[in-house]
Amino acid sequence: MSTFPDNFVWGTATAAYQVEGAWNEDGRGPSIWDTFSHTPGLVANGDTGDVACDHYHRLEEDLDLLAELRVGAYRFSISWPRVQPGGSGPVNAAGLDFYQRLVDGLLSRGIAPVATLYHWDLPQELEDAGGWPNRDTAQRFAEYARIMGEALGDRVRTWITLNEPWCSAYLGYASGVHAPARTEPAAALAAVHHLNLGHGLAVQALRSTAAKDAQMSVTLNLHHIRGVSEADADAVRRTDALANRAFLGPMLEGAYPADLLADTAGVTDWSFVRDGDTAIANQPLDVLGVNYYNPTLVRHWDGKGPKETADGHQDGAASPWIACDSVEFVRQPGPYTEMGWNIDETGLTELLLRLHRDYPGLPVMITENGAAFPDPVSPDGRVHDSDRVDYLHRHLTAVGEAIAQGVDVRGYFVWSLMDNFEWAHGYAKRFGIVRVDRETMERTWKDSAFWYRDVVTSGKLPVG
Ligand code: PNW
Repeated sequence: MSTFPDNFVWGTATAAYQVEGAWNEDGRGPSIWDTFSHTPGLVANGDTGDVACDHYHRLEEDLDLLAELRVGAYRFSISWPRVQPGGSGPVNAAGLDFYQRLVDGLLSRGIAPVATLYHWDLPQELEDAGGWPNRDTAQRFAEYARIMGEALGDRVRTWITLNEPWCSAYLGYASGVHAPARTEPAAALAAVHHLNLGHGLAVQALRSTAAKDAQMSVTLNLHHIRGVSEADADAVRRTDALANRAFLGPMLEGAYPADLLADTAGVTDWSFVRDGDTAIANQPLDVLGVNYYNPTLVRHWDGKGPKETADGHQDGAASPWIACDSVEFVRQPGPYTEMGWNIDETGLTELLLRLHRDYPGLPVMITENGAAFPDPVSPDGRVHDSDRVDYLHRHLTAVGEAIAQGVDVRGYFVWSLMDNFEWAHGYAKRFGIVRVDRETMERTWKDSAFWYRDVVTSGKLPVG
């Protein structure tokens, strides 16, 4: 039985575009995800975030739901175009008011707000000006961070600048399966840099506006990468540089890894990195946010025969893996979730141990972990999602194992509080511990929600 530290933070997570809806109400401006989802053929079933979970109109009900779950913290994201419709210039008071009510509603229920500034919904006007490959976007992001620090800095004690810049850069600008659907590898690497720079500038803006004791963080979807055999060491090194050290390097060490620059030299000369940029990206952080779903398995590819692309991108289609032509992504043994992602919690323990070794003294929190399953409603009206309970149990055991081995893990957030808009997959993939009926918007606790409430209230995992 795993027992967690007394001050361990238990939470659930969502993101603005995935739950809020109200896409064109109260002065909200359009984001790149509105444009993406309104473009026929890009999202499964033609789904959009126009209504999503209608969270914008059901705030009180959802706050009560969180209170009934007994979570100590809630990780949400702020919609930049709701606050600053054009991504720069005037603030939309009605948009800001929504987040004031959200934060106040959490605090009045004894739930700690964990605010993510950017979970992928870039104001469309900024994309029209070049998006993340454009340096100015980093400056605009810092300005927006200052606005939020001034508005909520007295009440929000944990700030996350970016969610998964890996997805923003590589899925948005290289493979194009996320907004803004561009397939330009050089631009994707420029986006990597301006996300790193924007992160650093945003931390500076928050430090000067938020409470002195506020915790600064960033959430990375670090890949735990394994090679099939020792002959695949270069494939591991190469993918680790692109996926992990491209962010860990500047943010935590103040420099890009030399091997990343060498690997990608044929794609870009990195001339967009100016003197002093990586020092700005390298702001002291109080805690590192880690999202974990599954490990990655790679093998050296000799160029012969069909290539495995088990990371989800189609062979022949644009790849998020820039300068990784020599790498094959190998299908891993099951079982799998509804996303086709394999279930293997050992990668989480190993990833946490690596971070502890490479960045001793930097606490970690798991800002997302969870699984999509079909979740049929049973004749008894309930959702018996024992596969999700098993997934969460395994991964929490893996977190407990890392803690036992000395890793300073401060908290854990289930992805997600409720079924929501799963990006290019639309509503077909359900990650919630609470079910959302797409017709009525009714919220129904799945078995995993009851299970999680018990874990949260007891601070330990049930036996078996
Ligand atoms: C994360 N990939 O997204 C996000 O932070 C959430 O918004 C999302 O709902 C959740 O994980 C589940 O997918 C990812 O293709 C999306 O590797 C795609 C990938 C990874 C993470």
